[in-house]
Amino acid sequence: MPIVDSRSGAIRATYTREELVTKAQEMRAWNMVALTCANSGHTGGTLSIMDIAAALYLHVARHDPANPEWEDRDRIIWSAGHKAPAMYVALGVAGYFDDRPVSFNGEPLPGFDDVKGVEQCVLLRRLGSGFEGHPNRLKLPGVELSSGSLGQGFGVAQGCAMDAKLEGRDNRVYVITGDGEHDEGSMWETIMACAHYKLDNLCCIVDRNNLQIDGTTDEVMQIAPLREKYEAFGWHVIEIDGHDMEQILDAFREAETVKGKPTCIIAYTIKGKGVDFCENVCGYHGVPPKDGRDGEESLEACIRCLQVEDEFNDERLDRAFAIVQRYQEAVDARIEATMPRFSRDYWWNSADTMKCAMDATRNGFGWGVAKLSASDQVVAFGADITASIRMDYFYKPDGKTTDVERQKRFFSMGIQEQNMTVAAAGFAKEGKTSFIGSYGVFVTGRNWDQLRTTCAYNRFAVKVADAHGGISVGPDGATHQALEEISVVTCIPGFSMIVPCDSRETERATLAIAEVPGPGVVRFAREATPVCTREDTPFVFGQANVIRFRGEADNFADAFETCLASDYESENEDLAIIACGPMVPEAMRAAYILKLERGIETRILNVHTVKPLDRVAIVAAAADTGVVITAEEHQVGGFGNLVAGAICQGDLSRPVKLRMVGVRDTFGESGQPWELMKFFGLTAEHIAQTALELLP
Ligand SMILES: Cc1ncc(C[n+]2csc(CCOP(=O)(O)OP(=O)(O)O)c2C)c(N)n1
Repeated sequence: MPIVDSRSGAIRATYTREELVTKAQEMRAWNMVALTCANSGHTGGTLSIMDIAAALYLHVARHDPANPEWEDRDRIIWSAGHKAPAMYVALGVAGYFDDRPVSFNGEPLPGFDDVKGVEQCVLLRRLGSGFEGHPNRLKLPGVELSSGSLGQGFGVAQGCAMDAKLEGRDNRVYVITGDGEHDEGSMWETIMACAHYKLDNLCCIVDRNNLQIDGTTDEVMQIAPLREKYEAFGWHVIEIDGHDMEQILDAFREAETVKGKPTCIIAYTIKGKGVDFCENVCGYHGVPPKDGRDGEESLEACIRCLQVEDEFNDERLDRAFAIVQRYQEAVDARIEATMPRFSRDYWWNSADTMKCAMDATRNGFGWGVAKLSASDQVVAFGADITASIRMDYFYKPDGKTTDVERQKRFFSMGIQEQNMTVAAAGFAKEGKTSFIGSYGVFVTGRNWDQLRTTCAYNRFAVKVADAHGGISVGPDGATHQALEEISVVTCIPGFSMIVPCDSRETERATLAIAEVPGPGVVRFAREATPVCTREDTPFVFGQANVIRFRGEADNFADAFETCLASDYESENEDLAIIACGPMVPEAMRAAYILKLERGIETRILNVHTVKPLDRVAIVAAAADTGVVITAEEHQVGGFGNLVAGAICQGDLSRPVKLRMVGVRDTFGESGQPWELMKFFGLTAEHIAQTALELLP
């Protein structure tokens, strides 16, 4: 069924097989324009699924771009949410954005009336554009499901198919999955349940490109033989060349005729299809062309490979980049207008003094785990994002060379956060210290029950690398920005948690968490953040540090004096800023702003160990100053409420004013890391402004 007018039933658009082939190439080109403009995103998996996307949105599915909520439409659900740009260009070509104004978080932006249709996709991953790194159904028409956490959309598709049967609707449900995604146990629960409920209105497409992030599907986690597995679960299976339009259309037609069981189309595809330097290259999973617009591995090279030079000529590309620049300028102006102002610019490295090196805290985790892996009593696990979180340093202690002995103690688990957690617990039961890791959302949230009942209740030494903590994850967007881990971890009895402030402290935290009995978490981030400690900065698990600004210096860290809170004697400061993680350097910069602008003295407390909490230091800071601001790159209160609870139970003889700086009960968004810190009010300027509002 082609694209229809839902009111009259008339056909709005239809494409021949040859036209679909051409459209798929055009969509690949738009996809690569969008990724290059964004300078991030998933090349390989969007190119492999594009022929199927073209077939589904332009020919197979019954839908009406002018009426996205039409009850009788076929549902197309992207369980593999990282393929979002392919969905966006498919929606764009189908007509979903023809009347949509370019908007900033729903508010139409003036001056963009000429940017309509698929061209809007060039705003991929820009703050407020709606074209999130992973799909958000509340932001764009035609997006059926907000997804990005693998292994969930399939189950939602199941529910949609069951609802169609319950209500007697004849619409079909299509769900796009990855082969690596089949590592997740939840996929197999859905596969079992779809057959149980005989969902012949559901069709699952597996993008069988044989690659995931850490390697081939055979190396990372064996999912073959896929056909036999699906059949054993009670499915009808069709295997096709996922780049042959005739086979694709035939398979969808066949699926419609199958009665009493769901259909799985295993589409054999090539990751990076159509672009020679990306085809079958594992490294082209989550990155755009590495040379940008021109060069060997560039957008222009993509256009040549795809043989669409006429349509995607210089003029069209210039226009795409110009639209993005114009949009970004509008966003920048909006954000700058909301920033608190002071007599001068105190932003990182904006002046000749107070210079600060930047490094990602994930590197510190790598250095730490490299030291720990020298012991044969330490084991580690990978969940298909091993290098991204620096877990590969476990078997590459110099960051480059594989150490064969250590590699024997590293186990690839594929995309199986829950199973990884309990397998690690098994090793811990046998006496090992087990390191697991993934992005924070997946490794403290998806496996929460495993952490609670198996790891904590048993007091197993399972140590969690909680990577990509915070909003500064950037363009990947909300699904990958972990903002809840402090809340979900610290409520589990006996679970230690460290949220270190920079890469140096992250190394120390990693070594410390290995020593602490029972389970523990180290939270760290993706983006480079200020290195605000020095070699001689103390670090004791469970004890906060006091940091005081002493006067401007060439190097940022030298402008401050740091000691263990237990060694500190009150200097009767005007306020205390109690912070953890990368908000510690922001708190330090706030103290600097407050001193230079108003002569205000600040006690900064770096509470790197969030559990167990240094209650003595917190209560002393509150008692000595009477004014407390907490700062966290987290849902506000996850940390702040722990501090507030400590203060309330501290039997203070004076009232305390308290404010919390953090993300205010909202999900994150795609954007540039520092842009997001400003947008969500997490900078030193915001902390300093809060202080000025509180102080008499
Ligand atoms: C639950 C979860 N764990 C980890 C990730 C990170 N991640 C994103 S894509 C990906 C690999 C997916 O491989 P596959 O399904 O084969 O997709 P393709 O190779 O076709 O892009 C991983 C591990 C995630 N998005 N969700």
